[in-house]
Amino acid sequence: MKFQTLTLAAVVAMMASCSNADSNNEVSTEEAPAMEEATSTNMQSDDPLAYEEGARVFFMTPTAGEVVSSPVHVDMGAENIEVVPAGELSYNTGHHHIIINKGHISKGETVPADEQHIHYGQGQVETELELEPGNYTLTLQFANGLHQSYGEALSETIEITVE
Ligand SMILES: [Cu+2]
Repeated sequence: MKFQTLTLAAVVAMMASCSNADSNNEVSTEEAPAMEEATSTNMQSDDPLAYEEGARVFFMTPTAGEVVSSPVHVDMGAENIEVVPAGELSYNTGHHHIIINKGHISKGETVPADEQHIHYGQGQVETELELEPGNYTLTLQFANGLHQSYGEALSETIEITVE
């Protein structure tokens, strides 16, 4: 009799531990998707090239097709994104670049620094360009604090003529 009682107790204990294990499993399955979500949200905000919807950059002057004389005064516009000096990564900020006759820089690529790729790393929003007479393609390219391009979406290309 004692033996039977013990066996029954052991079975009950096993069942109890089984159902414990089951409920533990359920809890961890429920938690897993929530944790994944949190991780991907963090990664999105860690994206060094993330920016607000509606952000854009554009030439205020000169305008597309304009005939101008050198030095060419350029006003660089930015909307829904902040112009700050280069050096630090910060969400939804960056600085302007003017690219002469080369077009935009693909997203994530570092903007070169040479005669055709001019950085305005102090956060400038205007400049004077010395240009020989001729036709030019000017691209305004926005990039983050490490000069990584925000891509074509945050650029504008216009053609001008310098007399
Ligand atoms: Cu730069």
